[in-house]
Amino acid sequence: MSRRSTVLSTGKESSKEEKNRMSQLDVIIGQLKTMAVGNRRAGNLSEATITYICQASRELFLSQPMLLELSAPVKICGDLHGQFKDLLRIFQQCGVPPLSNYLFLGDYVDRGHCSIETLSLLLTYKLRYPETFFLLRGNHESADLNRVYGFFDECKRRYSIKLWRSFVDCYDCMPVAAIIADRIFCVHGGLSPDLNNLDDIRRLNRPTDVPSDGLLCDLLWSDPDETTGTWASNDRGVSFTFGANIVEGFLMQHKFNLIVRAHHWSRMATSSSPTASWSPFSRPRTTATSLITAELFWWWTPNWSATLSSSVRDRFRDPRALSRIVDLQLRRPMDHRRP
Ligand SMILES: [Mn+2]
Repeated sequence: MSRRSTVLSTGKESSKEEKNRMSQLDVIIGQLKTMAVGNRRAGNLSEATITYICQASRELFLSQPMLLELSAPVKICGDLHGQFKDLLRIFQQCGVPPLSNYLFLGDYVDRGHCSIETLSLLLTYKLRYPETFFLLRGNHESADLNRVYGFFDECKRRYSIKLWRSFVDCYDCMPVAAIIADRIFCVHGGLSPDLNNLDDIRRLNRPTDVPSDGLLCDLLWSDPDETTGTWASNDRGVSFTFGANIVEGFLMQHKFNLIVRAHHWSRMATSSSPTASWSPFSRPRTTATSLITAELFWWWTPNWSATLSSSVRDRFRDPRALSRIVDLQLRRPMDHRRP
């Protein structure tokens, strides 16, 4: 699926060892998926096992590019925020890997109660299916935010601070953007005034924390704002907002048709209209869209759960053909009780 060849093993592993490794990953996946959530130990897994998952996926991220170039079809999923049951439902509905290819847009941890299960399962799938399962970094894959929003405390309570540090070392190496079929640009936050050339993303060094400004910060933090045509200050106090003119200029420059991003929860997402939760720009051509996949994005607020399915098979010339290549899948919110 990845268009670039990647080095996924040292070459020293015998095929028997590799087969053993894959079957061990299958066991871990099975344990995480079947064990009741909220137990002290996620999926009954030892700290050593989860530490191995972190270290191995860290090496895998570093062996693949910072800007992924992927083929379609691929299911694109937005914020999860530690809501493990939502993740399991996504796989149930959209296909268990490797039946479907996946790209997740970040924000796996914080806020919800099962960040360890959520990130461990995603990382294990990444190790098991390295060429068809992809994870981008969100702004919550950041040590500073974890200390405030819950992931640090969850690791400390259920395992150890040392394990949290292993997760940090891992997500400090995650890629930050993806291009699907040369047509769809995917990122957690959005565009950046420092993004002049896509090579600017490819050249970002890893491992790295999320800086407070600059290109990497903006990719993970910025937001589209349809009330302005250009760059403006962001109410979050970090990064910028970008208007429709910026989006259209970026799409034209790189011959893309769509930006798909997550990160932003809109009040529209809780309305009764299923089309609302992907809040497209209001321009005649849909050019930027936000995806929030967790059903309880802010713990008590029901959210239409959205995944985007891209089925681009070939290049096409007519941008209006967009409706033929993306297919938004929405599910009604479940009846959740306020925690
Ligand atoms: Mn975010």
